[in-house]
Amino acid sequence: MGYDNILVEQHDHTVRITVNRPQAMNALNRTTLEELFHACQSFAGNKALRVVVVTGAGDKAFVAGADIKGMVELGEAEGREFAAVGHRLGDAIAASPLIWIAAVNGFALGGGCELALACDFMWASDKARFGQPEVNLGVIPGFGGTTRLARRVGVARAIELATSGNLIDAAEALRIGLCNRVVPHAELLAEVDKLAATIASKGPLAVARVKQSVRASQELPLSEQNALEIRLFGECFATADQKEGMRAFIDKRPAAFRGE
Ligand code: CO8
Repeated sequence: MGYDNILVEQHDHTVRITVNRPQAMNALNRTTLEELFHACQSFAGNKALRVVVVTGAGDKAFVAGADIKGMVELGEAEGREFAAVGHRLGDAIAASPLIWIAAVNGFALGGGCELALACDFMWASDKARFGQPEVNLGVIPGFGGTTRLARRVGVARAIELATSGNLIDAAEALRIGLCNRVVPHAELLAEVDKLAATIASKGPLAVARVKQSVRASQELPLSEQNALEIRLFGECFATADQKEGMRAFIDKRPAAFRGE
């Protein structure tokens, strides 16, 4: 499928998705959300892939929100459906065995901050600015800005951000745990690519299970989380990667993981 609003480029084990509507600050319209979902689904059969990096085109915005011009005339059912399209993407990212990193290179507002939150974690440029300004428009965040945001930064901070609409800079986002790291703007993609290569060099079946177990820890009671961790740990011992990783350690050589 050819895409109109996103660019998808694979280098080695990493695929970079660039939301590509710089004339609209990369705002997410329905087509863009559907293309992101389609791209996510399309990675399923690609055995070479390990990491997905999501970023925004141009020098100003990661994604400045859902497309306001496309939402202004929506009715209640259509608003609900639009939010569901966003959440379908978030669910697909959560279920993906790949590690999704948001490289936040500018404004990450509203649905843009929510897209970054839907990824497994985010690194930001020192020019990035974050916020949930939906209340300025008479709506609430509909794509995780009241749910994932609260789990990431805490209930009180989420309520403050999403009721004031105030923007925060990258340093504050780092301080409150919204993003994991801040790097100089010009170095963001190179630094994220280095991290992606590090992750891609590890045992991919183990990496996918780390994500599965940590993600499940947000949903399950502790006893069920621990039971899941026990099961997933055991499963690793049925893989060739576990034998290779441990033998390589003992032989004092780098492991050559095959994802098997
Ligand atoms: N939607 C549509 N167009 C946008 C958006 C947007 N979110 N943001 C910017 N644009 C457009 C502007 O309209 C403008 O277009 P034009 O040149 O045709 O007038 C162009 O991008 C450039 O924008 P500005 O001139 O405003 O640029 P500035 O540098 O002055 O300001 C800002 C940049 C601060 C990013 C400013 O554009 C802004 O505040 N944008 C809106 C931010 C916002 O309110 N975001 C939240 C939107 S609501 C939302 O995200 C709901 C989430 C729930 C989604 C559920 C399913 C996914």
